[in-house]
Amino acid sequence: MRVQIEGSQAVADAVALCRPEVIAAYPISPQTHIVERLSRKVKQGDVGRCQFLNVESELGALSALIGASAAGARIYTATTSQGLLFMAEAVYNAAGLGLPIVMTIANRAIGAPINIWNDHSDSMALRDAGWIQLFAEDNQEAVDLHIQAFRLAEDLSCPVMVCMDGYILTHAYEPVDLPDQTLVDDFLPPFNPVQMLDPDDPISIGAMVGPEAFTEVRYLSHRQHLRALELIPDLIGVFDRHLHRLSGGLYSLYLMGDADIAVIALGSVNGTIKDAIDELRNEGIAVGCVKIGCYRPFPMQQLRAELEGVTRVIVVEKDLAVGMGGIVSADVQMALQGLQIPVHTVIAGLGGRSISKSSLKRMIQDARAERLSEPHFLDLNWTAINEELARGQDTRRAGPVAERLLRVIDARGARLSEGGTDVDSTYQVLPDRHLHRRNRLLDEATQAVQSRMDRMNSLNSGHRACQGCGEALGARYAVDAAMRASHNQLIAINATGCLEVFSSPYPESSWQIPWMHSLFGNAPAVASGVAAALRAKGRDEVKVIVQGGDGATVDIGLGCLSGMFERNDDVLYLCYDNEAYMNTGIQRSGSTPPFARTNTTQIVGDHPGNLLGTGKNLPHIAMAHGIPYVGTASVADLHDLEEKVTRAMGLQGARYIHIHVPCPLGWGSEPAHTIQVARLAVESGLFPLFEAEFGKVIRSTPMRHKVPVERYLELQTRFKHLFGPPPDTEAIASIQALADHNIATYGLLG
Ligand SMILES: Cc1ncc(C[n+]2csc(CCOP(=O)(O)OP(=O)(O)O)c2C)c(N)n1
Ligand code: SF4
Ligand SMILES: [Mg+2]
Repeated sequence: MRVQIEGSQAVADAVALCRPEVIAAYPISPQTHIVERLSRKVKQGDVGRCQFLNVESELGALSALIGASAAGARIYTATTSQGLLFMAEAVYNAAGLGLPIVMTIANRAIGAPINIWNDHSDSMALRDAGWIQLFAEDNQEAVDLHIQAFRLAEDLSCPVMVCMDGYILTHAYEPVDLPDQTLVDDFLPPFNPVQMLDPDDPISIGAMVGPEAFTEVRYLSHRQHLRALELIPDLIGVFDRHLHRLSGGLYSLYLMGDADIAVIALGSVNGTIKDAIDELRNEGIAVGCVKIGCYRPFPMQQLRAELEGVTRVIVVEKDLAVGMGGIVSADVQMALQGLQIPVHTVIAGLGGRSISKSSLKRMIQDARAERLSEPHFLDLNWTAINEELARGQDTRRAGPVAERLLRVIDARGARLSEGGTDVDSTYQVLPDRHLHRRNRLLDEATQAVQSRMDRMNSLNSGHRACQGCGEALGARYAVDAAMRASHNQLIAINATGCLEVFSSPYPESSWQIPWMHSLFGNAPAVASGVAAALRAKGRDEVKVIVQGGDGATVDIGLGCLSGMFERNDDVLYLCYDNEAYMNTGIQRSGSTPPFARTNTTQIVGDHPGNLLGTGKNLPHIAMAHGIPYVGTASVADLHDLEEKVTRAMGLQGARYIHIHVPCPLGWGSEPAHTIQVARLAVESGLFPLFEAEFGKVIRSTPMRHKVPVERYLELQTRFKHLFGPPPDTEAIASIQALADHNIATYGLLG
């Protein structure tokens, strides 16, 4: 059936047609739409008995799937960028174990600097892990490759990554032909595992292999990939017989018959390359292109045969081997060894920079005229680079190179928009950027009053939080209190999440304090390192705090946090609990309350919303570590929050404060109701306020009066389904029971 559909949705539907039995996924842009749609389909019962696991990290996702695959299930996951790297150990493991896992990579750049847009750095980083890597040019191909990937993976007992360009394909609406279930069933028989954990036939999987056989094991993996080079071309015909479309293959050719010049690329940029070639052909230039559809295994000999007749090859690649040049071009050069065909490396499209037809045409003309540098960086902004190089290391302002560069680019954008000319850029004038004159990263003369360092708030105005954001409010009060308590001697570490993103898009920063963002799952460890360095330097007066959302805290970063607790590192951890992964578009975390609707706990199926009885109580987990201080606080009572931060800052060792921060966007509450919603969470007993020292509760804040939980729930659309018609009185009663349990546990009614 041909439908106009978003790429992510089309892929989710294609995966569902393949009848996976277990899906585990962890949200990360731009993969989220795929897994959100699959979670909904599973919950609706559209994917048979398939289980969808909301896990605590990408490592958890792939690890769960390794188990599920070893137990004989057909399985699927999707990730990108930092998420792929977070699961790297398991990526190798899955390949070594020969498990037929299918994973979508919604290709995205890797930070730092953090960047959520498309390039191929992520899948390139793991190109040699033993997974087959297929690259889609458009969304139809993405659909077809997923269906082929399950068959390929299962035929070869080898995991397969299907790579599609993040946003460019995942978020693009295109007409796509989604096949009927019967056709897919014909093409893809039920999974028949070659190895399986089964009590009726016990086997050991993953035994240790010493030097006597490790090379042989690796060689056999290599052989599987060589077999894939034979199977993949055959699959085109098999797929065509069943699904009546030619799709996939190791590579495909465009106007290569009489071509002198071959352009080689992976993924969606092939579309623009073909357009550029069409125009150059009209000008009499004999150029063609080779789209690589299968990058691992690399079709070395096949490409050599195809390229033997050309006089020049240009490899356009969205990745960079820093200090070396091209990754794909190195493979192409190896394929052409001894043929005396020059191979140009063109690095393009990094971090989402668009690759225009005119730049590609100019690139081809420059290659013919021997004007390309090696490697060549397409559309590099030489003005910015030269200014930065000239500046040298003499000035040391906030942040490293990226911030400074962006200042140069912004300032240059301003000059251009004021009528200046671009003298240095060979290829294109970068679009004029919006100038953020408020920002303290700019020269002092261009800063506005909000940027002055003597301003009171540590988290300054000018950030981009949504209206009524509880997290922004909580962070401002908590960090200001920490600043006062430390006499302004404070360093803050931030996990990835809304607070980080809305406060610090380059070249802006709303932070008036030394502040650092590293990754999503490692903030407590980074802070432990800062604290250790301060100890080593004898700088006891400087204090360290960490800020993280609930996802960073209770899920992906829990291991690092536990380490920080059990070492009793001298760090205060502030968790801003908005009860879901908000930054990636509202997915369930281990702190999402029962029955709440998120994009991975949708209100469909037998148990609408999040499941009752799941999730974690992090203050209790922190207390179980016996650390000096654990407190809970809420933006409902900002004085109480400040007092708790002040108290915690006065103590030594690991300290933890869990702060309830309503999120109007994710909770579906009115921005103007943030404080009221937070207050009702406290007054209903759902969010008890207490303090604990060394594992024992020492104080709790009594409730002035108890309100029924409905008053809290009804202000938020994430619970709207509980109010019917007909109302789900059983669900509401079980939420009331949780509140009553808290009231009894902490003696909240005196
Ligand atoms: C290893 C890794 N996986 C996933 C992501 C994508 N990611 C960035 S922020 C975020 C959600 C943050 O949720 P939370 O910690 O609750 O903070 P919030 O945005 O809700 O304040 C996710 C899933 C990432 N950056 N790195
Ligand atoms: S999504 Fe929620 S937490 Fe994020 S900025 Fe908006 S209101 Fe704040
Ligand atoms: Mg959150």
